Amino acid sequence: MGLQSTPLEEDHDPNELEWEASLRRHMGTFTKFNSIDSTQRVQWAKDNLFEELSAHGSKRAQLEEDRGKWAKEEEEMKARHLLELRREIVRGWMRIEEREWQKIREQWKEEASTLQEEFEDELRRLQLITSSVHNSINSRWPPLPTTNPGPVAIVGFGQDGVSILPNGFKAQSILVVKNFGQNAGGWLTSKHLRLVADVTGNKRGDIVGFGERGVWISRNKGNNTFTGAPKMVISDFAYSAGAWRIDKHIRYMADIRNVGRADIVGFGDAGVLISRNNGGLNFSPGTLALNDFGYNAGGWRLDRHLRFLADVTGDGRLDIVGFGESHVFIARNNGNGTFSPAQSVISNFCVSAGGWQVGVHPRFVADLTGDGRADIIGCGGAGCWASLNNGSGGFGPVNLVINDFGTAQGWQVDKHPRFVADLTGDRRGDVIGFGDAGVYVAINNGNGTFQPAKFALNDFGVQQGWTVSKHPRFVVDLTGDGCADIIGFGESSTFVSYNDGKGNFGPVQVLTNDFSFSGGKWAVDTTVRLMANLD
Ligand SMILES: [Ca+2]
Ligand SMILES: [Ca+2]
Ligand SMILES: [Ca+2]
Ligand SMILES: [Ca+2]
Repeated sequence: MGLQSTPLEEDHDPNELEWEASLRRHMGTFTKFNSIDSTQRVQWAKDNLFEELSAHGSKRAQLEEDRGKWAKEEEEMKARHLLELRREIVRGWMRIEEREWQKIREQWKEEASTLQEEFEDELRRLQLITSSVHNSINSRWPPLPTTNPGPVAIVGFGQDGVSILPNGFKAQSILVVKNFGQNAGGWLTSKHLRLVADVTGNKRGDIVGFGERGVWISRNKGNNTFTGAPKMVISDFAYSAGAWRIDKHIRYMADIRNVGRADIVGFGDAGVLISRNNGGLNFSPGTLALNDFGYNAGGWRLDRHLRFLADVTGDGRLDIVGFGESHVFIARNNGNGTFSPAQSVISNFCVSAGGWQVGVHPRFVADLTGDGRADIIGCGGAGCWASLNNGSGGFGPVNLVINDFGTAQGWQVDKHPRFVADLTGDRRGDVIGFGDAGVYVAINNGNGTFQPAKFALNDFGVQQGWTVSKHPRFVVDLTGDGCADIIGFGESSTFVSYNDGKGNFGPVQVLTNDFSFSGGKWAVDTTVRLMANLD
């Protein structure tokens, strides 16, 4: 090797130079090593070794330090990783939870809307049944003894008891009985029935309630006063006495025997039951007057069939008229509290005969000809159809008598109340309907044919804010002239419009602010409002 040669620095790279320097150092060491004795050599070796060892030591310390650093870094990395992992897990849980919540929320929403639908269905069903009961039991609605000439009062079964507004100049109601209310005796429209009927025979309406355990009466003492403590007159025809149900049975008070006092009449499971009113608030136990027109006897259902009490024979006694599955039946009143077997008189006006439905097509039993015998009229598809009583126990052909008040003209039971009432004082029923724009009437010509329907009043209609679910409207003679007037229980006032005697209606006036919806104080599902002769 050219150790003696002069290196040309520019020819060598730095590594080569370093290597050469190291070689020179070794060479020096070697020369030095050869020039010393053995003791010195040992010492030198020791020194050298020590040097090497201390170099190793510092290297090792460095390594240790590095290792410590790396370990720390590793720890930190692990910690960061762990944190990241934890965050990921939390995020995952949150995602899962969010999905779960979403599911739960959707489930809740679904359940809530199902409940809402069920509630609305039930409400509609109850309203339908209530209106069908009211519509069906008598040819007039409200089914009250308002036929006496003379003033008619408002009777309201409120939450705290019975209030009346006598017909006159007073605008303030009087709380007459602290009973028969939801908060006064626990009366519920879904279970109990409250109405007004003359049970004493003095032509004054008494308060009657079909309650939880029996039938209760508060007697009209005259001068707008009533017995404060109702008397239970029979332990039957009630929710837990006889298992009478609003949605299965019909209960009513009617003077079935023409004795001047109302008996209890019930369309129950086994048929028509009557409890005779013996006077002095004494009632006989209920007896079966006819084994038909009942829930089990004949399969009569409130949501498919209609049952009326009306005189079809002209003898002044109420007979039964039933709109069954495919026939209209009549059962004659025998005069002693029993009825003759039902006879089919028309194969129409029924759910399976003509497609007449309780919730779509109002049907009425009313005298359209003035002979004192009830005829039949119904609001169908194309308009109003009528069948006239022929006076010999039968009914004539079914004819379209008014081209209005039918589904074809947009009339709906849940929006547009329709009634048959005498608007002209000739004792022949006219047709009146509360439509979208207001009140429409069709006047009877006297023989069961009608003049075309005409617009009579731009109020009490859907467009003026009147709804079936909140605002009952009655067509009843308020003045005693034999011509029905209009009374409507509105949102915050009770309004009237008087009939001029020809079927025209005068300006709408506020009668009182009582008995109006008033934010739910007089809601249809908790209260009952009726019109009745009280004096
Ligand atoms: Ca009769
Ligand atoms: Ca008639
Ligand atoms: Ca008339
Ligand atoms: Ca009148």
